[in-house]
Amino acid sequence: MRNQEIAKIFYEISEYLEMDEVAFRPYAYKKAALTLENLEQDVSDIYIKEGLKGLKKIPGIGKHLALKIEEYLKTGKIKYFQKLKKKSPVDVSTLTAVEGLGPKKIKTLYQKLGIKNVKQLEKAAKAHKIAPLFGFGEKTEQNILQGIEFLKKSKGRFLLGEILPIARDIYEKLKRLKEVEKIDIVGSLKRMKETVKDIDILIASRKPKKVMDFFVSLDGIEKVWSKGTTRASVRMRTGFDVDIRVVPKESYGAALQYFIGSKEHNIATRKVAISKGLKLNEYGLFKGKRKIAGKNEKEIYKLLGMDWVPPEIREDQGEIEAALKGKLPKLVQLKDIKGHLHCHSSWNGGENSILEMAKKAMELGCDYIGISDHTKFLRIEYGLNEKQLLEQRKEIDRLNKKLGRKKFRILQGAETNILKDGSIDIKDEALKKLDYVIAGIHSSFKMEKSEMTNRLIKAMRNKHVDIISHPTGRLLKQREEYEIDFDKILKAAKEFGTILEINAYPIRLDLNDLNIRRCKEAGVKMIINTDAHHKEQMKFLNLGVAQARRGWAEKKDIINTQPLNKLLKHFK
Ligand code: DGT
Ligand code: CA
Repeated sequence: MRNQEIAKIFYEISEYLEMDEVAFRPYAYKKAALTLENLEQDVSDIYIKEGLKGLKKIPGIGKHLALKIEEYLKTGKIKYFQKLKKKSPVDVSTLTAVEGLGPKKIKTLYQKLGIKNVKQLEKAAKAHKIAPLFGFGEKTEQNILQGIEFLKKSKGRFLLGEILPIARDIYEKLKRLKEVEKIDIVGSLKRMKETVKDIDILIASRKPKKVMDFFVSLDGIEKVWSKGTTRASVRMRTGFDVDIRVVPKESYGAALQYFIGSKEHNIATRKVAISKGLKLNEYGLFKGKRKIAGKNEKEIYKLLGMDWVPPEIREDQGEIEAALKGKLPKLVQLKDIKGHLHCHSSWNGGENSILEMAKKAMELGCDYIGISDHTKFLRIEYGLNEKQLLEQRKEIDRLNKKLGRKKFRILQGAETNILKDGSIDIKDEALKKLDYVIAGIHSSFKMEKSEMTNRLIKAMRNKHVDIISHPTGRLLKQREEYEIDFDKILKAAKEFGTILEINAYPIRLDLNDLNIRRCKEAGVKMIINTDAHHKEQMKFLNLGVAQARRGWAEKKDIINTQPLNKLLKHFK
């Protein structure tokens, strides 16, 4: 899939252009990048079939950008991008990764202090050279230092949502090879961890050499780290490493169990084996020298006296004990989800109209969709005011009538803002008319813990607020959670009947797995939402479901597994 590679370059081009303060063009590149990221088809397939004309048919891709895509597909590079990069003295893409630093600030830092990279940035911040600059100040300087620390921690890990489509693409290509008898994605990716270090793939084959040769010739490979008879490792141009291992069919199940991991789960299962006088390794389960299982993973768990453990919870967090007692949770599944309630439409600057969003939801088999556009405090997102919400209500009523479906409803919500003092940016009279109200924090993230906790609790106490969106506010690889006392939040949620969101947007995945588990244990209900700003982003739902599973959530813990009439009962 070349879409991601090109999208990444387009984002970087937009950053360079923004730094140069070029008008309009950065936006065109950003928009095109978003389109490419969300495109179902591979641009190279489109190009092979329909040429430049086909590329121009993609929404948001004009002639200019189509030519850039063509150039990349033909030559593997975009000269314009390389020129921009060469011309610019600063390392824009690594600097923008520091939270709160945009192209404009980066330009100032370069002009005033000659800062070109993160190392120099850190040095300057530590020497207090940034605070005195106009538009920066003490707080910004502190935030930059915190941002750099955070970046160091998440270095070398990639978002599940960005790596998964690429892994699936490689998986599909390998699967089609006739020498491949069995194939699975393994490692942290199979466990659907929120971030992963690399793509691990396991294959059963009698002709490993053929598989290896094919693998290292795949499109998009930048470098081959190693290539042996049973293992090969490559770096993709998108920056990920892919590892494949080939084993004989006879030990495939044992290898699967081993490579899915986690390491901690493996160590614990080996202990179970030892306690039963057996030995477990990646080749099989052994009684003395005799192999008693290995071909099939389920059989291994069975002979260990355990239920088969779903990969998402193989973290040695109590699943071994539960599996031994036959008490594993019955984890929620994607097919249990009946609809979702956090979607943005063109009313607040999203890509698609309400009708387009609704049609996509129907296509995906939903029974309902909730439109929850941003509200007025968020001016940059064209947040709606009370009057606009009322107009939107009419539009949604009209659409529901027009669609005339018994089995499908568009609901009107709103993603309101929790202001600094815990109040909501929309008046009660207007909130009352919505089918449900989401409230979230989108500003002043750095508050003292008790203050932040009280801010959230005050919002939960509001008699119209039903759902708290992305409750901890973290952005993976970008921003730490804001400080809250999560136990107090759970207590308040229980008291006021507030639903906490599992936001499936790849950079959020908030609540995370651990908090989901705490939520479940406290008996607080959750909802899995996509936060889609584009109809194709509804596919993020599976990332949210995966985190819910990692948090041991069952169908009954998640309110949008319920049909519409029951769902509505949760709202005030
Ligand atoms: P990652 O790559 O950091 O996102 O996480 P994983 O879990 O994919 O880790 P990785 O790629 O190093 O190894 C893949 C699996 O192989 C891991 O989940 C379990 C297994 N494994 C690796 N090293 C060990 C080990 O030292 N002992 C045991 N028991 N299993 C291991
Ligand atoms: Ca891995």
